[in-house]
Amino acid sequence: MGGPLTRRQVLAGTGVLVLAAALAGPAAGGSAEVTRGDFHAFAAGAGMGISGHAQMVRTADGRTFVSVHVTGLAPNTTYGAHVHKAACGAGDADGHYQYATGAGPDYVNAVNEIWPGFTTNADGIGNGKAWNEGTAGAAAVAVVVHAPGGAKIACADLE
Ligand SMILES: [Cu+2]
Repeated sequence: MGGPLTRRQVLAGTGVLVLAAALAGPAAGGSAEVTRGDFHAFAAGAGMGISGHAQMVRTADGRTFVSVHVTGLAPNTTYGAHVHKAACGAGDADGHYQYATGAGPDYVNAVNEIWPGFTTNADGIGNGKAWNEGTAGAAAVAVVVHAPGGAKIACADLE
């Protein structure tokens, strides 16, 4: 058709195919799982106009990536955010999801829990992310944003 390929063209074409295969791999295998949801204010955050979304990806290679995007917050402010172990409507999402359940610093940390906290920009917009080793369990069902003082102000159910 278009004449003989040069070595460079052959190599470039092979690279594209390998990349495409790598990108298609997890989806084609069905082993990556994505859950997501929109943020809604809890009573403590009502009236601020909070919105946004959260997403959790349980990757094919056994890790968990959570990202959050939240708007309507105070400018230049650091907020805590965690994956919680109950739905937003069940006891304000209860406590933190943990890989290994327990109390104290050996359990309450960003390795055993999932903490996609963030600092907002001048417009009150925050983007946070967390990478954790290990596939989050079935109880990892919501993401809660906390005010600097700790109050639960917004929640997203991951579905
Ligand atoms: Cu929390």
